[in-house]
Parts: sequence; C-alpha cells; structure tokens
Amino acid sequence: MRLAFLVPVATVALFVGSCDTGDGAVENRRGMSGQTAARVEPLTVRVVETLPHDPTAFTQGLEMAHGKLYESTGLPGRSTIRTGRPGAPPAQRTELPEELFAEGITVMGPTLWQLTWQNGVAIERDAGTLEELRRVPYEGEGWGVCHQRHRDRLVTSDGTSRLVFRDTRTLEKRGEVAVTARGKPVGRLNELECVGDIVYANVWPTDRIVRIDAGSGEVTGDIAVPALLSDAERRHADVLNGIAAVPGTEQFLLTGKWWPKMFRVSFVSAAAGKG
Ligand SMILES: [Ca+2]
Repeated sequence: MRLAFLVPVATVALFVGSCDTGDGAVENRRGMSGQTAARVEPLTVRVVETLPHDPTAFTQGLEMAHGKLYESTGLPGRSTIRTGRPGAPPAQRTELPEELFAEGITVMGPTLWQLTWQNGVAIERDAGTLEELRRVPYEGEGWGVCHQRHRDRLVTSDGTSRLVFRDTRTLEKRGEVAVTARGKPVGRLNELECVGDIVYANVWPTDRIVRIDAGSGEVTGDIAVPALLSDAERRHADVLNGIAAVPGTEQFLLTGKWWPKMFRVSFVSAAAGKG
C-alpha cells in the first residue's frame, strides 16, 4: 500500500484544506474529549537552498548527525542505509538483505537504529561504518523513529495517530501519546524528527508535516509544504517523506521518495509565506 503512491496535487490540496478552517486562522474550540484544544499555527516553508537527491532513493528516514546526513531507503531488494554530505553522492552505503524493507532511522552517538516496515525487527548499526551490530525483535509495523536524547527515549510511529516511546537499548515500549489537532486524531504519522520536546512528523501520503508537542500529543503547528518539485519532476516521484533538522540552525532538510531534489528550508508562518 505504501508503494508508488502518487497523489494528484489537487487531491493533496483538498486533504490539507479539509484540516483547516479555510482562512488559516484556527480558533480554539472544544475537541471530542471536551477539553479546550490547543491552537494550531498554520506554517509553510521558505526554501533556503536546493540540493540534488538520488531519484532512486525511496526515502524512509533522514537525519543529520556527526556532520553528515544519514538516509534510509525502503522497498524489498532496494533497501539501503547511506551517509555522506547533504547533496553529495553517499560516501558510505550498505544494502540490506532482499527480504528486508527498511524504514526510519535515528542516530544515537556511536550507533544508529534502522527500523523495518513489517519484518518484525529493528537493526542496530555502527554509525561510523554502518555495519550491522544486532537485530532486535520489533512488534508491529515500523515507520518513523527519532531520539529524544534529553529524555533518554526513542519516539516511534507506526502509521497510526499514536507516537510510542521506547527504551533506547531494548526498544521495549515505555509509553505512548495520542496525536491530535484541535481535539481530533491525526493519523498516518510517518517519518519523524525530534527537536527538544517537539516531534515533527510527515503525514503519509500528503505534503503535510505536523509539529507535535510530544508531552501532550497536541499538534501545535501545521506545515503545508507547497509544491517543491516541478510537475515533470513530480511525475517520477512519490510522496514527501524525509525531514532532518540541521544542527545549530532552525533549518531542516526535506525530501521525498524518489525525489530528484532535497531542500534546505525554514518553517515560517503561513501569513508571512504569502508576502
Ligand atoms: Ca528524521
């Protein structure tokens, strides 16, 4: 179901539009729980730099660490882990066994975790050599993962509207939070990025990224990513999926599955983006 899912731009626009009140100004209101839902800030992206990206990479995980970009790609027989300078051909690259469908990644200092979609395992690797160190059983589907270093836990997604917190060594579940925007569940959370207590999540299969308060699960920002690829580029590409914070900045790298480009962007208020 996640393969080659091409969404016409108009469909995406309708999907995103249905999540908003129309004019971008979202009022507080009571959610299904009866509690006052938090305000959701409408955001867009400002492109700072356009970089090349491997159009054969079915991007499932993207993260910067050790001054390098780490990327995980999926599909059976085509799954890889690669690292290098952003925009340059990978300096290192490792293929996964044909039966594994790779998903999200996160770097934890000297090691990294790479999830698999439905193979029931997560792979721990040496972050320097990308060599596989061990496999750990993983219950359910693996989609996105990121590391909240200051809380010593992993945050994972599984295509639902929940984020699961896990032990950084065993991957055992330690808790979870339901993700809601204005009191309503936000499902299909995919690639993740941890920035302090904020978790950014791509919403599959849309051009939407949500900014989530990981403590409450409330969406505090809704990023409607505009069409970054030309119509011709988009015809050969799949969905937006890949968000990596650029350390020391407030910028992010964004790309997608089979996208020929990657973009260094800032998230800005949707009102400012129109100016
Ligand atoms: Ca990421």
